[in-house]
Amino acid sequence: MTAAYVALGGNIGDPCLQVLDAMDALARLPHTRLLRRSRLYRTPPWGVLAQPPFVNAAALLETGLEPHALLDALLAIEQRAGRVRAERNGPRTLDLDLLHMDGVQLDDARLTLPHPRIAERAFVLLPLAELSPDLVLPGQGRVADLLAATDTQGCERLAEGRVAE
Ligand code: A4P
Ligand code: MG
Repeated sequence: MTAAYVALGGNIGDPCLQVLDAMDALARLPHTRLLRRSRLYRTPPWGVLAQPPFVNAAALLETGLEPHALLDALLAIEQRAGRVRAERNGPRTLDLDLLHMDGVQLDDARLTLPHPRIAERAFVLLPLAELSPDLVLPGQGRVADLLAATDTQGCERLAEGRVAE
């Protein structure tokens, strides 16, 4: 069994609900246990600024799945959420990124581990630091140190149980 960290995000539809549903879907993956889930954060859009704020979170899994099998499982969860979005004719509502798996470093056409863009993203580091502040990401650094060097302005932790606006 290997520890695996997953980032969850969404900004269309009901992102809180979609992220919480995705947590449940992670908990149901084969050969996998959901060990911990972060709280939810509302975060300003990063990259493309002209879009609604995101809801972001992170999950810590323990899994017997190989990295590519876990990625496939994450993409399948995204796709299931995507069917709902497709009916509404809307853009993607759920993004699941595989951040890190303990002891795994790889870079191929489908998968890069650790995820190469963690260090610059407060929306990933805030929830990840809740799960494992002392986690060291090969090539990037310790999560708590990365977070301290990141601009978290505009990021807001959502109150427990707040699933709708
Ligand atoms: N891929 C390679 N490595 C990985 C990995 N470690 N985890 C490949 C997941 N996927 C990985 O991903 C495209 C392909 O990347 C996958 O099929 C897989 O083979 P995608 O999720 O379909 O593409 P994307 O999400 O549109 O692109 P990208 O670059 O992953 O975007 P990001 O990085 O996910 O950013 N602002 C805030 N506040 N919060 C957000 O969550 N998210 C984005 C999207 C932009 N701004 C945001 C947020
Ligand atoms: Mg992505």
